[in-house]
Amino acid sequence: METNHLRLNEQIATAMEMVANTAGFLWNKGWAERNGGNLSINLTMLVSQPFPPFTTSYETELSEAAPLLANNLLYITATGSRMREVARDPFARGCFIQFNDTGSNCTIVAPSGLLPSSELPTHILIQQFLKSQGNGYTSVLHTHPTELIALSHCRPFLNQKYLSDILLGMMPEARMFVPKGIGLVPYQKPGTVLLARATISALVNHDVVLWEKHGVLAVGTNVEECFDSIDILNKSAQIFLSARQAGYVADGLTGNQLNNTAPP
Ligand code: 2HA
Ligand code: ZN
Repeated sequence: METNHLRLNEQIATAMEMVANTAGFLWNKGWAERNGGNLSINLTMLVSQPFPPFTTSYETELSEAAPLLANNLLYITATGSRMREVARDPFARGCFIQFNDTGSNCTIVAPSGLLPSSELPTHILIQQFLKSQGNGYTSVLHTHPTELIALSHCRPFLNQKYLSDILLGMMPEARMFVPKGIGLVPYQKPGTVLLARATISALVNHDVVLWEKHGVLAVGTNVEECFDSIDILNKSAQIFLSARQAGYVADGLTGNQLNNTAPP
């Protein structure tokens, strides 16, 4: 079925505008080759207008119940969708997922032939985790930022504290806007529950996590905020690597300089 009737809900339409903008940023950054990356938003709190009924749709039982998502409504990009296509029309390249009143199964509405992202189990588990934290975070963004991935191919940087210190030392904004630094998730096969669980452990103390030799996942109050956090840390990685390419090692901000850089 088509999702045209959902376009009539103003709050959903506004949320989808931000999805479209963010997907465009990811494509323009070169972080979204082919169908790279995916994102989800918990729309439940955003949509106070009555949600149009799901007339033609399909139900699916979840392998693991998500009780904290009972009666919640999620948007997730569809499997195989290109971010450049999501940028043109998020309704045409995404799925809406309505959980039942126990969170044991869900109804999916999507344009015909579309299925949710292969990372759906990861998104459901993380969305549940965000709910349990009660921090108002609704959004999960996974993408492939080149320079951060490059650093994850070098063993010395696969140390959370060491890497975070380097990245937060490259410019004051990194410390100001991503004060928790970056969490590290050792390599796991994409789309697996193991990857989801390791990601959740790293999200306890971070809003941005680096998946070794794969990509980055960020959480936040909206997808543009997730994008901004990743963009800042990737800029730090670019500065660090540019200095290396020029033949020197970047000094990084001194302890004093960092102490004068309080988060806003
Ligand atoms: O959605 O990036 O990790 C495609 C991916 C899976
Ligand atoms: Zn990926």
